[in-house]
Amino acid sequence: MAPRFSLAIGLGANLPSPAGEPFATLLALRPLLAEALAEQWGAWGLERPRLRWSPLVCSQAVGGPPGQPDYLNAVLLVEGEGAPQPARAEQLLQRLQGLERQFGRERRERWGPRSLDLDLLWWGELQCHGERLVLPHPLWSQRPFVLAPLAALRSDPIQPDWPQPLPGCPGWPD
Ligand code: A4P
Ligand code: MG
Repeated sequence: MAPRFSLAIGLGANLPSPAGEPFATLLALRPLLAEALAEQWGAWGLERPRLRWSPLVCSQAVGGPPGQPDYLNAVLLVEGEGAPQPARAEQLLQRLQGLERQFGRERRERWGPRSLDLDLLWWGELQCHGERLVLPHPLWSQRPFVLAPLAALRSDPIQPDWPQPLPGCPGWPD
């Protein structure tokens, strides 16, 4: 069987979008993002990937201007065939930015409030250092709003260089 590669996408919102409040935005986004990913994998001639959605988490804004509304965040793990490649990652970023625009995203200031933010967090071990795309996303491992949803999903090794638990449960000798 061809190797499978895990891609992670961070979802966040703290302003209303044309779909409504952040909860309504993420609810409306979910089938559209699933379809966009299926289409993209299809365009690469690959099987539809498997999607694993984290729970939604609510938290105060980290950084950015003071007085922002709270955020709703989630993480989506995309497990599919097809080796991670910079050109493919750029295509995915374009699709994500298209969805951000569809949900009224405006870019005014770094870390400012937004109706929808979709970040590529990592894709296997792919590294990109371009102007439009940096992979892995530089701050993902320091962001509680990314780590908390991921923690809820941790049933498999999902990030190649993460420490792996020893076999057995809970792994300590008697
Ligand atoms: N870009 C480069 N690499 C990537 C990538 N891996 N994924 C470029 C997505 N975009 C990438 O993005 C600016 C430019 O980065 C894009 O044009 C794209 O080409 P942006 O979305 O306008 O920037 P940003 O989101 O303000 O910055 P950044 O660094 O993505 O910050 P974060 O980590 O998204 O922080 N608090 C809570 N509780 N929840 C949140 O979701 N989010 C932020 C923004 C701050 N505080 C938050 C939250
Ligand atoms: Mg972002």
